[in-house]
Amino acid sequence: MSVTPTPADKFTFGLWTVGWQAKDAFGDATREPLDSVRSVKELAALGAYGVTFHDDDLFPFASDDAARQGYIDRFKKALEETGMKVPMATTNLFTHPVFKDGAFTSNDRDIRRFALRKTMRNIDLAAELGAEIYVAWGGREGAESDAAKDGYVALDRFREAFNVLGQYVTDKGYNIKFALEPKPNEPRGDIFLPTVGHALAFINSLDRPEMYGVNPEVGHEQMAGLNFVHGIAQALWHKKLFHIDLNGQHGVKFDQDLVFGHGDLKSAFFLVELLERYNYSGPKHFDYKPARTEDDKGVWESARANMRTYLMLKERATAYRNDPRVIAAMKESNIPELAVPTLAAGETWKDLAKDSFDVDAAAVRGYGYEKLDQLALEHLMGEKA
Ligand SMILES: [Mn+2]
Repeated sequence: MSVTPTPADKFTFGLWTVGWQAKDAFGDATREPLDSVRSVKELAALGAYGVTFHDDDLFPFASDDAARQGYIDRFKKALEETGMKVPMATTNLFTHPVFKDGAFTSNDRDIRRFALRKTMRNIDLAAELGAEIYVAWGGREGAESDAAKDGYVALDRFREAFNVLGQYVTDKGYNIKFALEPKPNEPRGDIFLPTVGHALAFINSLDRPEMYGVNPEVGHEQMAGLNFVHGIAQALWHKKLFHIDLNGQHGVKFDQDLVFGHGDLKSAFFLVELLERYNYSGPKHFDYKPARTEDDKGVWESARANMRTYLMLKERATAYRNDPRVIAAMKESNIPELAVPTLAAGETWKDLAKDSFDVDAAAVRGYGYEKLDQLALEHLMGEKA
């Protein structure tokens, strides 16, 4: 297996990732602005499949129609020249001060209406560019204080917004589905729909739940101290993993957006193992930030690192799964038995009374997970049998 990425691997990058100028809460930009055309070309040369964007990544917020079209035309030309795709787009509803109290859940009704218009306009562009997934990250949908916002009513407005957008996409006949991106906090003190689980439950309340899934991000779940692999397993189980944001995070702290695998590497190993085993076929989208210490060269180094890390983990996860020692250890650990239904076909609760079961014998058994875990680690570290 090669660790050189190709478009067949379906790796994608947000324009805002490599394009991040590294301005943070404490310091100014350390890099020059990056032209979207150059990003498309550099990423294509590295073997990526496509790029994604917020409206404001492509043209400045206040662009008039002619200027906006000019930016779009250059971008489309670069896509045509490179064969790069745009499988996903999203709206920036968080940078401009008008959104300081949120967009779809702002207490100001006129701002909510403006946010919907801004989103619909970019959905038109997403459809024109062939995107089939529209991500919704509610960056400022939240509060710093519970005095500021009614968290019950805010969900009414959030639902209303997604229902309006679902109606819009349906009326326009676009082949687009929405992927909600949970995040627990940052930039708001607390953000609505903070985790994958919250988002999955919320989707069931929408008029057309089939049009909505999730776009979980590694770091966002880990910022909440949650197990990302379990979150993805549940999203897959609900058939709701419409998109994924891969990056790295070191536990519960600010949103680090590290290169994929540069945070919790072992979790990344089991994540890739899960995605590959369940044939996740959507884009593998990197939503990371090249470290603030990096110059232009470091930006492309980091972009390449994301893809190589995924491919190396895929290689090692496949070897792990196929290793006869692992297969034997899994059997020893009863792992295949979890797939066997607890009741046999035709049985009911009444049949459970018929079992003869040695509780003490079952209680003393060892599961052998330490052996399996070490085998995973040895594969991850490239230790040969
Ligand atoms: Mn993030």
